[in-house]
Amino acid sequence: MPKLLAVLIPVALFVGSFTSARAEPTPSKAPARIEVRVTKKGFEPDNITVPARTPITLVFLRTTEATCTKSVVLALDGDKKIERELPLDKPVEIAVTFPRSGRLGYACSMNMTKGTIIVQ
Ligand SMILES: [Cu+2]
Repeated sequence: MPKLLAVLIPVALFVGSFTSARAEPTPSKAPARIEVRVTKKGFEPDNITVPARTPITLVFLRTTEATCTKSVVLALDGDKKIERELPLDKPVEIAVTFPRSGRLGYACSMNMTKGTIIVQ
């Protein structure tokens, strides 16, 4: 009997986790949101890790007037880039999907204040 229980309990747990995961309102459909703030120290965080081939929403929020970082430039594969103005205290969303793993960067328009995106 203990042998049978040892088999049944893991099966019950597995089925239970499966059904509860299905019951949730499709949380995986919404793109992951990653917040990056511009503070006196620069970008915070200045290093983010994201999955490849997955829609991501980067949310940049500038919280200070004290630095040169009034916009952000995302350097993508090849020579492509996305540049956005960052108004003070207004979140700016950038929706992106990185096609392959690698290291990319974000920076102020003068490329002085920098951050790294690790796509894996
Ligand atoms: Cu700058």
